[in-house]
Amino acid sequence: MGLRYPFSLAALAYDYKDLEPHIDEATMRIHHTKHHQAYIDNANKALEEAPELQVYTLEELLSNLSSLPESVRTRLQNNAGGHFNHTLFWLMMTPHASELPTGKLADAINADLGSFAAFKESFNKAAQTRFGSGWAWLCVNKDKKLVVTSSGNQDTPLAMGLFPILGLDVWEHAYYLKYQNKRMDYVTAWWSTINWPFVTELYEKSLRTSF
Ligand code: MN3
Repeated sequence: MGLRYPFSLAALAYDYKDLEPHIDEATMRIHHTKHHQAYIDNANKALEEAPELQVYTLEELLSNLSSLPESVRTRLQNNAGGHFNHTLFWLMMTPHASELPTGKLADAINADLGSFAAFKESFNKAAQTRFGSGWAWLCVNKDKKLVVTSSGNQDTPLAMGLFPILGLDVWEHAYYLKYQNKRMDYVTAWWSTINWPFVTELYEKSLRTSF
């Protein structure tokens, strides 16, 4: 992404209502304009207090959390993390979703995770068993293999040395208005919104990138 301070909220490539019936308009609007905006504002505030860090990209900050000054470390972990995760999340969804990945990514899912069905089962389990707030992820590891994992709060796969290519927000703010306590109904619906061409692009980028 290469985003740097001062961060700002990018418009979505689709309207808030366009992911219906899977994700409702009110949730999308509040999630984007309130929650994502708050992460951006708080990340900017933290960086105002640490101007020497303003030169770094989001990825650089989040891949090197342990070297950040303690005065801003946790705030950047949470808020720069939130900005990174949500920026990806919006791009990973589309109103014109296809059912399945194709090409290189489909081959890698079969090779590294067994099959698309096995991948889906393992991703759903990651989403279901993430206690409290967090994310489920499909990532590429340093050996360029696909792995399914999850993270708590706004922790990013970057901090685990992983390159995220698909992520699902399982914070209650992402689904509570429409699905209340039924997190797995939201997860099931979300599969119908995935922007596979974008995910495939990220996968191909991960193969060319050292991280
Ligand atoms: Mn969220």
